[in-house]
Amino acid sequence: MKLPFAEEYRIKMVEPIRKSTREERLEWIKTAKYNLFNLKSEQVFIDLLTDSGTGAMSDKQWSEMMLGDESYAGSSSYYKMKNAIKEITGFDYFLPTHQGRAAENVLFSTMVKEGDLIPGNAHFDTTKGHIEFRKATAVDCAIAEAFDTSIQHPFKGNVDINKLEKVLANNSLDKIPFIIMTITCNTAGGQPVSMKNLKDVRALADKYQRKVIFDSARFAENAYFIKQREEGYINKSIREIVREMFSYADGMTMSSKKDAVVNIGGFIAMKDEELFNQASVFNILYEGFITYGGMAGRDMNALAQGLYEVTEFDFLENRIGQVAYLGDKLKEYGVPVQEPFGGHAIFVDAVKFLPHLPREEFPAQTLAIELYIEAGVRAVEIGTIMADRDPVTRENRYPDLELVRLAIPRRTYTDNHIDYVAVALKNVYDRREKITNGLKILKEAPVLRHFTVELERINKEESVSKSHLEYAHY
Ligand code: P70
Repeated sequence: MKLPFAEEYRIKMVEPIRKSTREERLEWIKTAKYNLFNLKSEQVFIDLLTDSGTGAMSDKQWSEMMLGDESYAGSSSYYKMKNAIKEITGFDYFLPTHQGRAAENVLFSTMVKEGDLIPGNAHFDTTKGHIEFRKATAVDCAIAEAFDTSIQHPFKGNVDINKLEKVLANNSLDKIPFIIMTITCNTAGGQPVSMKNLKDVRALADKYQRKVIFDSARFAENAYFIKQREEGYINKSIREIVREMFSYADGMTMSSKKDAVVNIGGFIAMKDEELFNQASVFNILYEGFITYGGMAGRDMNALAQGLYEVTEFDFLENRIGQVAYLGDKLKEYGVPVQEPFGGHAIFVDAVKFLPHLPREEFPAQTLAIELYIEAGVRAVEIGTIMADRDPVTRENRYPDLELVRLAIPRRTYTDNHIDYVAVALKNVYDRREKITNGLKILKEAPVLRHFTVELERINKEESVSKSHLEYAHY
């Protein structure tokens, strides 16, 4: 008999988590203004809000924490991180930052100006936020297949090369400082980009003499998918694939809270010394001196170790396998999910789940709230609330996909937890027709509103004019 899969680690330390009652949760979520970010973590049983900074570090990472060098300048931890980045990505220059969006802030301060266009494959919301904050425009050139959850396509994170070329050909090139490729593409559902697509983007960028930047938060997961799905890569190691991927980029931003398996941290890396010098100015201004950039020495050590661990095949097989395990369970229960399954999360199609709820009532947020009430499981809306308003018209933007994301922290939950989550969602699915009241916004921030939005349940008996949304800006 073939031996079943088993994790190549055992658990040395445990952290208690607590179940709650439905009555408690109904009260807590109301007090939290129907925003899952406002819950206290102890009010959550299984936390799938994000896989960002929530993973379990290894014994080696913890021991690296003890070896951290906290010198202000030139610490050995900085050099450890520099060497790891060079070895894993091939980039010669790097700047530490406190997290991914800080890397975006520093790099875009150097590279993006008002009126610019930044084409890419469904930019992540912080990336888009940093572009729009500078009065520039993120141009989404993702392939159409990315936005139909039932289409099977091995690389839904790809850009449509024709769309991309049109943007480059039809606009003044000095307005397009770079192309950004998000690997894997979070917005499309944790979907990978193929090596061929990265190569084609590079060729196009060379033709138009533009730079290519990778938003690399989940670069190792992307490499795993290339190994499994793209012809010619099955016998290559993850590290070889990663090196080839980055060979097509001029630089990268990184949220180390994902594929460097640390609780906090980020960085920018690049080929070009000139770009490094320019970005250094902003790094010092916003993050700290260039040899720590908002990170403690111990965190840089753990990060360096994390980069080695995440590029091990066994690590990725375990991680992506657990995500797929949840996806398979949900499919078995008939729950509509984005396919193929993403690398870091399962994305539930809320429009298919709650087809009777209008988009104006935020079906994905409504579903995430119901899942919390059902079982204390915290997910996150990746839909209309997260998409923010159009910066010019201030109208709600309705993205192609209205999703609830169940993000799986790395090495944190067991398959029993996953079974629990799957049944919780099945129970909500079984009573979906009774979920007839969505949500309305009471208060929202001008950008990245999903973090702080305040909502209330629409009571259809009380108010008939549901489309008349009242909201206050601050
Ligand atoms: C997530 C978090 C962060 C991220 C990312 C990509 C592809 C940059 C960043 C920014 C954000 C999040 C979303 C919902 C709930 C909690 C947190 N993604 N690029 O979970 O990096 O967070 O380090 O500033 O996915 O996907 P950072």
